[in-house]
Amino acid sequence: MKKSIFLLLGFTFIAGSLFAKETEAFPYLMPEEKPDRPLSAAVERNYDYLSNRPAQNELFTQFKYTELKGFDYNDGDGTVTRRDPSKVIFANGKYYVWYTFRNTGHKAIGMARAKEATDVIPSADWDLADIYYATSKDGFNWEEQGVAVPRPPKPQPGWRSVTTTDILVWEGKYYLYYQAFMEASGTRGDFCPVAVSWADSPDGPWTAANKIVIPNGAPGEWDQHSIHDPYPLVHDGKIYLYYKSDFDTRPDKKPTKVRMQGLAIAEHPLGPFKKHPLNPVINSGHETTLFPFKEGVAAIVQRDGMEHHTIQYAEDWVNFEIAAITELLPIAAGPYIADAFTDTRDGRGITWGLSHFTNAAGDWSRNHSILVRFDCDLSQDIHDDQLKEHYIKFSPEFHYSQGLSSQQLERIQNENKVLQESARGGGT
Ligand code: AAL
Repeated sequence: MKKSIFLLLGFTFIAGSLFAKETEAFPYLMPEEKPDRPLSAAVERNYDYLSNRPAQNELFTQFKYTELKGFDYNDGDGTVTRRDPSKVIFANGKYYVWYTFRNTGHKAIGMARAKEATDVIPSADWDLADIYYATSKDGFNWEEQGVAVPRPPKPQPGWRSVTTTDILVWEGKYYLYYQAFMEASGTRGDFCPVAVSWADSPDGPWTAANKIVIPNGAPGEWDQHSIHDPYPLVHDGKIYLYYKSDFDTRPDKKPTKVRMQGLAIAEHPLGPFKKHPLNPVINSGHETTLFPFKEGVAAIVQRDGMEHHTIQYAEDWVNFEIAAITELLPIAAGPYIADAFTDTRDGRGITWGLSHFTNAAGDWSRNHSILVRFDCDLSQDIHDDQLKEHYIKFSPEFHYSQGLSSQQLERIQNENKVLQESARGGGT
């Protein structure tokens, strides 16, 4: 008898407490840890982030931009472009950056007119380019040093254009990976593999390996046409090289192609690189920008794809999850990452780097890109409240500048007309 009473009391207590939990409103002071109670999917998800508030989320940040000094763009006439900066490194007491440089005395005529391109008239903004480099003492004022990797002679990979480079420092040597075009971009598409050059000093001289180190995929594979934005980091004693590919091109869709990021791993800078079987490893983004963070790697995922405008994180360097959603992200960013090549297990994160603005003049007839500095707080070593704010207030004028097209206005007016006609006809 006593036992059954205890059992009944116990059951009542459990049922009561469960019922009580279900009926209690979510508390005013949000629990720091996920509470043991029924939660909506959205609140469940809110506890998956590094913090349940953006300002305390180490992988949330806003970005601040500063115009750089030291680069001449020929009054923005479209004949000179600098774009797709590498990561920034610090050596010999100064910062170094490498980037795509075009200056053939002509403006780009556009990828659609690639067949009219010549050996001085570029098709795309990055056609007929070389890899240049610059140095700086403060990251704001830069001194262009000149060419690092010129286009090699035919038939070496990159004879048409060498672009979109990134730097690896490995066992005291320097390696520049870059897109190696062997046709004017736009001829078939933005098609290219990746090649590499190396040097004993960041000031060169650079020796081209004269071989493709990241080949295009086989016909029918996602990365069969383009291996873009090579981006090496050191992890687990190996070279983890992330890259982008454009694929699933369907002219009837807008945009006509999908952009995702892949990973290739090697034990030596000249390869062989083995593509990861789970490629693509990031489902969005337009260029690759990543940095070691704690034991994993973080990625700035901007511009394209279902998860653009996010900062993502992969503890295993392969399986990425959204860590934060943010705004005004740097395009084609090359961060300064002090521990990019140290094989760290406690990545400290980033606070600045260079990125670019394409079509900087807002005039496609003189299309050119410019380099810019960005600053952020994606670092374990600083906490800048101003960079942890959110909701950049764009002016009414800015919003009006994103106005309706004539087609959209016409659609709306037709809808109004149909409504008014149905009203006259007695419709509701
Ligand atoms: C960039 C990068 C690659 C593309 C082109 C130049 O943003 O994705 O380098 O080929 O655009």
